[in-house]
Amino acid sequence: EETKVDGPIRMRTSDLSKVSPEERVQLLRRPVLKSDEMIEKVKPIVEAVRQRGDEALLELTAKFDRVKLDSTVIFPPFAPESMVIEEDVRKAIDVAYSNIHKFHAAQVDGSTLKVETMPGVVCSRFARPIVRVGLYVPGGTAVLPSTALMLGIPAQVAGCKEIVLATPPRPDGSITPEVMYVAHLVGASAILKAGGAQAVAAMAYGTKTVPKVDKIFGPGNQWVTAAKMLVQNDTDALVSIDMPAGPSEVLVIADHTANPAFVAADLLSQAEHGVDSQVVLVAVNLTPEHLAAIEQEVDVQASALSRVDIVRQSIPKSIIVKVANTDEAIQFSNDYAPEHLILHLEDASQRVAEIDNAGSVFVGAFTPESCGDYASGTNHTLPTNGYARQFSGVNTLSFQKHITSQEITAAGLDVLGPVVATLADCEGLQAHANAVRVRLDQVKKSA
Ligand code: HSO
Ligand code: ZN
Repeated sequence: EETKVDGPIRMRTSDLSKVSPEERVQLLRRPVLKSDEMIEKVKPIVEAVRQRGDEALLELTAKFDRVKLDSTVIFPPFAPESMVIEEDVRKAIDVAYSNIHKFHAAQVDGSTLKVETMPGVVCSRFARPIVRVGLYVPGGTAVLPSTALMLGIPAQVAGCKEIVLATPPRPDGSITPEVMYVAHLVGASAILKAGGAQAVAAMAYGTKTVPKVDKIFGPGNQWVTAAKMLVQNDTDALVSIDMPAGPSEVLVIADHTANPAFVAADLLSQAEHGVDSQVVLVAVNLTPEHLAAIEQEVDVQASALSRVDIVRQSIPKSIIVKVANTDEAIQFSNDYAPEHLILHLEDASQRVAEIDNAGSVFVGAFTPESCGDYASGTNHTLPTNGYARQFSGVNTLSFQKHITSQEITAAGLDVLGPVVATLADCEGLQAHANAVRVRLDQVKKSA
C-alpha cells in the first residue's frame, strides 16, 4: 500500500481564451450534491430522535459510531484528565485562542443605533446574543479542535448563554482531549457525544438530557448538512442554521512572481481535506516552464503526504485555468466565488479592492490559507459552493441578532399619526388606523 506508484498527481488544464461560454460555465461549476436524496435518508434518523429522544440517540450512536454509551451529554466542570494534551499543542491552542478571540471580540456589536426620523419619533437598534447555540465539530478523518475554536469563540464573545458542543465520540466513548480543552476554554455549557444527523436532531429538538438550541453551526458531512437543512425547515424545531455547507474549496491566482512550491503547497493544503475538495489554480500568463514547475511541485509534494490517497482523488478533479492577465483572473474568481482565495500576485494588496465574491482572502506570498484555518484570527467556517456571493463566513454577528425599538412622543404622534392613519385606510385596516386615532383624539383634547 505504502509504495503505491500510480503515476503523476496532476490537475486538468484549460485555456480560458479557447473555451466556449458553455465550457466556461462548466469550469465554474461544483460537482452536484445529491441533497434531495440525502434529505430522504436523514428523515428517519431525525424523526427517531425527535420522537424517542435519548433512547434513539444512544441506539444511533451505537449503530453509527459503534460505541455503547450510558449517556451522551457531559456538563462542566469537565474532568481535567479528559483534556490532557501535549504541552506544545496546548500552547499552540492558547495562541490561536488569543488571536481568534481578539478578532472576534472586536466584532461584538455592543452599541445602540438611535435615529430621530422625525421630531419626537426615535427609532433604535441594538444587538442581543442568540441565547442557546449548538456547535457541530466533525469527527471523521481528522480531529478538528480548530473548528471548536472557530465556533466556540464567537459564541463566547457574543455572550450566548447556552453553548452546546456536539462531536462524535471515539471508539472508547471519549472525546478527543484537544476538543475537550477547547470546550473548556470557550466555556461550553454541555458536550454532546454524538455525531451525524442524530446530533443535529438532538440539538434542534432537545431531549431529556440534551438542551434544545436556537441556532446550529458548523461544517459536517452530507448527513450533517442534510439534517441541518431539514430541521431548519421544521417550524416545530424553531431553529436556524449558519449557512448551507459543501466540500471545502480554494482558488489560487498566480502570476509571474509566484513561488511554485508555495502555490503547490497551498493547493494541496485544501486538497487534503477530502476526496471531493475543490482546488482551482488560475494561472496569469505564466510561461510553460513556470506552470510546469508548479505542476511538478504538486506531484512531488503530494506524493510525500500522509493523506496522499485523498489528494490522489481530489487533485485529478481539480483544474488549472490559464488566463491572459490579472483582470481576467479576478473576473473568473468573482464568478466562481471561492470559499478561500489566495493571491500570489505582484500587486496582491492593491487587488483586494476588486474582489466581489470570496469567503476569505489570503494576500501575498507569505499568507498561507493554513494560517486562517488555525490561528491568525479570522474564522475558517466559510461559505462554499458559490454561496460566497451572498453569505458571510461565520463571525460574531452570526451569534447575535438585532432588535429594533421605537419611542414616540405625543408631539411626534401628532405629526406621524395622520400619515399612518392614511396608509392604514389605504390598506383597509381600520383597527390599525384606530390605534392612531384614539391617541390623536386625546392629544387634541389635552392641547
Ligand atoms: N480549511 C478548512 C478548515 C480547516 N483546515 C480545519 C484545517 N482544519 C475550512 O475550509
Ligand atoms: Zn483547511
